[in-house]
Amino acid sequence: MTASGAPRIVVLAGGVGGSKFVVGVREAARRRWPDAAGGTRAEITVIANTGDDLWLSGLRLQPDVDSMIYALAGVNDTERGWGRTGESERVAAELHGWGAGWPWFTLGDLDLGAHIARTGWLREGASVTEVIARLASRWPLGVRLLPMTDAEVDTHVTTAQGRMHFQEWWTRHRASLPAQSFDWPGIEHSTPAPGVLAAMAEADAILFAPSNPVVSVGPILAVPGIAAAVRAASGTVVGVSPIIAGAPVRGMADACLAAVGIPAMADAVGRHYGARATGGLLDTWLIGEEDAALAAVLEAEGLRTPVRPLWMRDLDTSARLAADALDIALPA
Ligand code: FO1
Repeated sequence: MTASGAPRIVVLAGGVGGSKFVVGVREAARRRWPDAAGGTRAEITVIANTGDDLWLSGLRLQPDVDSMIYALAGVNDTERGWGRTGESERVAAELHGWGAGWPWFTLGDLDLGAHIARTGWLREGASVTEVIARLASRWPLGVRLLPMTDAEVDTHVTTAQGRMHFQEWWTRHRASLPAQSFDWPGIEHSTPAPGVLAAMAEADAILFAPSNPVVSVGPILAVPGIAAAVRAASGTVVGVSPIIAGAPVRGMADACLAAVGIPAMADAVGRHYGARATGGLLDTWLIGEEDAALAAVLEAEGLRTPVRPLWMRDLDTSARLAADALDIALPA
């Protein structure tokens, strides 16, 4: 707990579902532990997936980090799900004219500002952690945003058509080429970014956002030391299912789960993370009302599995889901 009696909260998150959930956590914390300035006394640390990152046209892109920053700042494109609202694409048209970059991957003009700033700072020697702190300081986000690692560990996908960067598989092929495996070159030699392990050790609650278990939460847990820190944490660990009634809440998580042999079912993903009581990662696994019939078996296997409404339609439903997770982790 902080000196004010409000908790320290850590969220592991990636993707659009992750950014919506993080916005919900900030709002739920504001409601339950308000401060005098309209914010929260709770300390929220978001550990973001950087497996989606890529180099394109000489620029370093960090899609999940940017999704978090834009969503928390309220400047995200909620229709499209990624990038900035009010975006234009003049530079992208020029890049296509020059035959540069990927024609299927659009860099918006406003978004490019972040990529240019980030790449410049990285080239000047700043770490990924420092770059994110600088980007995040533009708006009062109300959370501390950390990358999972400072190392470059971009996700690659192996298919029958060959091995490619995750973003090519995801955006060009819309995850339609059956994936045989995912890999993160060098991740086994990476270390958690500064502050990650300390935040987890000090946390009163650790939440797994309803993010893709394979390519969003998966890479975070694959950074050596992070899964062990979850297992050893003194705080309560609550995961939120990204699968409702056999389908991903958003995105193409089913294609990723199939590649690693996990059925796209809330109970299967819960088993994949596992109960801390039996050597896994979670104390509690929140599943949707649509999946209520799956709860009893998971409970019998030792994983506490409450049933709640999981759909994040707007700020209020996202905040209510986050409040449910926080109420379970930190009962009043
Ligand atoms: N997703 C798309 O479907 N098409 C795009 O052209 C595209 C461009 C893009 C540019 C910057 C960025 O940060 C994200 C972008 N995304 C695009 C989203 C991204 O590919 C994925 O949805 C996430 O990485 C998955 O979490």
